[in-house]
Amino acid sequence: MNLTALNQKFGIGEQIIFSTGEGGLPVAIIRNQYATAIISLYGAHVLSYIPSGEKELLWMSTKSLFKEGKAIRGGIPLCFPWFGKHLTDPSLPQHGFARLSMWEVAETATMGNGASQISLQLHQSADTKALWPYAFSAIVTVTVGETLELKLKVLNTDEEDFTYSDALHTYLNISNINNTSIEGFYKTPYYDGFGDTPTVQQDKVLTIAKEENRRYVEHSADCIVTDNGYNRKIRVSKTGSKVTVVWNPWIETTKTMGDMAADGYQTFVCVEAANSYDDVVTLKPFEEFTITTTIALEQS
Ligand code: TA6
Repeated sequence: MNLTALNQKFGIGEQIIFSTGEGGLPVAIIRNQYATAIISLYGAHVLSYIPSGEKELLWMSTKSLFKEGKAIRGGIPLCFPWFGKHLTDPSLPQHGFARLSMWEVAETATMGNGASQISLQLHQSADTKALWPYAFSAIVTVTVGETLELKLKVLNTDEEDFTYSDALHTYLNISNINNTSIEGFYKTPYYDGFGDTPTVQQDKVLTIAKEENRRYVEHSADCIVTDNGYNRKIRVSKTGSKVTVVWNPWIETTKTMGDMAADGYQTFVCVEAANSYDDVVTLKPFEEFTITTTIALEQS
């Protein structure tokens, strides 16, 4: 990756600088009046978002690998063109190839209100066609301002229809899972783990005290994550998605994960906007679809 060329073409003063990140992977570092953020070109992966004067909003594993061919553990992994295991071939990479691909910079901009924006793009290649046989154009746009907005737009450039699933797999940074609760799922049906019978949540507030892998369906409401240790609330909102996943691996599953410290599960919860289950996306040639998630500190 030629960082000099990237900075000449897409750098914006001190606001957007391309640099070498952990593991030698290229990153865009964004600094403006609202926040500091780091976006990895590998995976179109938001690694960090720190609103000015606040603590980090995104969790990153202290043991994450930063290595091509491996997924980064933390931040906002982008799952596309499938979420979870591949439906027919479990030997294909979990959560698709988007998070394992190097993305190109398409555009950078300063918005009227001083927020900064970067767009990254990925198209089909021999490598992607070996895993998913379609022509596509995917654009990820990250807007760093008073909130963090992540948008994935997928355009079908093939001659055939295609169907995909996806997720914006946000790891939120929390003081401790024992201090944390989530609102936004009251009376919402969810699949527990990999079960196939939905349960309806009867509690107004979700607290986590064991492994949770809840896949809420028919869900488009905002979630509020209340962290009584950091004394803050994080609002997670979304568009273009009817599935929200809440995941925490807890003690035993964490032990099976080589890229997470034994106590890693204590300081994050994933709240993910997804298109999955009954909400997968089918596009005809020339059609496009967009999913967004927005992460914001609630002002008190
Ligand atoms: O979104 C939850 C989930 O699908 C879990 O089932 C768990 O596997 C997690 O994602 C992490 O997946 P990864 O492939 O990044 O280890």
